[in-house]
Amino acid sequence: STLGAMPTERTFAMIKPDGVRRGLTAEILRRIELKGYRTVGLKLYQIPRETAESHYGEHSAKPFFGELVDFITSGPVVAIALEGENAIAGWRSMMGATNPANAAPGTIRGDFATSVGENVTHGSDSPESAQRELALFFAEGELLK
Ligand code: RTP
Ligand code: MG
Repeated sequence: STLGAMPTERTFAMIKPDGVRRGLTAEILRRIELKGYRTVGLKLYQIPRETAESHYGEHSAKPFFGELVDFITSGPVVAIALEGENAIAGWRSMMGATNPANAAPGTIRGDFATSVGENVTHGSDSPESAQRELALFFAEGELLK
């Protein structure tokens, strides 16, 4: 039956500098593996400032843009390409709400984040964002077929 079938998608996930600094990398990768997503790209990465500005381009006019770029370039991140059924919304759901004050227990932000500015992980918010962000963070040869 195709009832309830969901599309196989790729999404861009990231452990932000606060998550790496706090030693949450193994715990977050563990949750991804237990969920059953396939990791098709993975690297420790110091984001160049220009890449950060492009990644968060949609927020360039917001008052917190400078702080956001400063933070995301403040140390290495773990860049992750995930593949799975409904992976874009599914990974966002595992992360929880942007503001950890609103993030449910059991979600990554609900369990680990303390402020909206330092919220541990990132996930693409649409198929278009996923495609754009995967291309921004990974060269073609860095992703599994
Ligand atoms: P992200 O892109 O980092 O995965 O987070 P998101 O989709 O849940 O949230 P988004 O609206 O895209 O915002 C990007 C990041 O900007 C910071 N932010 N600060 N001070 C504020 O009011 C504020 N609002 C957003 C957050 O760190 C958020 O993750
Ligand atoms: Mg976003």
